[in-house]
Amino acid sequence: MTDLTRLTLAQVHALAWQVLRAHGVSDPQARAIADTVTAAERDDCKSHGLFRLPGYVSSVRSGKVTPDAVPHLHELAPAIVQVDGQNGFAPLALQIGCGPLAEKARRHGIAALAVTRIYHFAALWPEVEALAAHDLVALAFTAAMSYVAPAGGSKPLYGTNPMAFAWPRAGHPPLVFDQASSASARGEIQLHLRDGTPIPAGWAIDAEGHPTTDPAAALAGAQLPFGGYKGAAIALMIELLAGALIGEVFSFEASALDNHDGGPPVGGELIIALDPARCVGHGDRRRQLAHAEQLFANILAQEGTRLPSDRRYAARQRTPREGITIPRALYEELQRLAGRETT
Ligand code: NDP
Ligand code: PYC
Repeated sequence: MTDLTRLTLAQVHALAWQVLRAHGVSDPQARAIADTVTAAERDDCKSHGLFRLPGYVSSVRSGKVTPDAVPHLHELAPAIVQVDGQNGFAPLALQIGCGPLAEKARRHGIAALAVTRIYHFAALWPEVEALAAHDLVALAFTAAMSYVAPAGGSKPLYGTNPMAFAWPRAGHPPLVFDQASSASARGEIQLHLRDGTPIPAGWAIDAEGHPTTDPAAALAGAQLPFGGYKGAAIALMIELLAGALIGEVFSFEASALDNHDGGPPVGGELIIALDPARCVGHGDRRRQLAHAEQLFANILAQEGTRLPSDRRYAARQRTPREGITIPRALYEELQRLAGRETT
């Protein structure tokens, strides 16, 4: 059984920040990444938590990412804002862009944020959840590197290309889903490799195109889109929305540009925010909210169901009390990267 180390959320944040600062990442960039990593650990999203820090560090050590980048905000159109991440990491650029996006969505009813020239190693739910806190409906999309075969193909082309959606609710945290367009995030396969466990059938094929449950063979082969050609179409759409549309690279171009340091891919993220009150007539916002609740109630009336994000919200109740655990080997690696003595 894996030897585990328990940490409070404050310790998670401090450790992440210290690892990044020890490698020359600026305080604002390090804080934004530490916020994202801590939120992932708090919500039990292990594939995008502390596990990612060695990759962040590799990308600074290799010179791929600018560790003290200062993102630039531009207005491209009345309802379109761009944040040029200046080759830094995604979290700070996203934090900088979300306020202006919310303000534009409120003013125009709908607005978009194009985040470019960022290195992305995170989940997307934090940004759509932040927009739902402004009472906005939000959608986010990003591409990655070539990991996923197109429908009918056997070689990696698309990224694992996640999309996230948030719907604000009255009296509840927002309904949020955040899912890769592949059968699983690549991070989930990397966790199986680390833990020495097989991956579920249907996630990947090996380099010869044969189905595999061996995580190493899957990473060397190709991941599969979820739901066959339907997930592949979502991956294709995300390449276009987070790539060509906003002047950014496709996943196969990010792969060609990458130096294989194990860190995040370069690329962009598109976020769309809608003001739900502006989508219905005056006074109909309450009816709109209540209408959505009927749908959620009908889902939950069926045994075996739950709403997307409920698992995360349950973890969020638990982890401030209980803390989180990570493998002791990862903890010791992070201690070393932070320049701390290990005991
Ligand atoms: P999962 O398949 O684990 O979950 C996807 C979504 O489905 C979540 O919102 C989850 O909610 C929901 N869900 C899961 N089971 C159920 C159920 N039984 N009923 C209702 N809803 C359910 O995630 P993925 O492996 O696809 O992706 C994991 C993460 O990886 C995402 O956060 C994604 O953003 C990130 N990622 C990032 C990439 C990048 O390039 N930056 C690339 C690919 C992925 P809940 O969270 O509550 O379980
Ligand atoms: O888990 O697929 C993934 C992923 C790619 C980039 C960041 N996360």
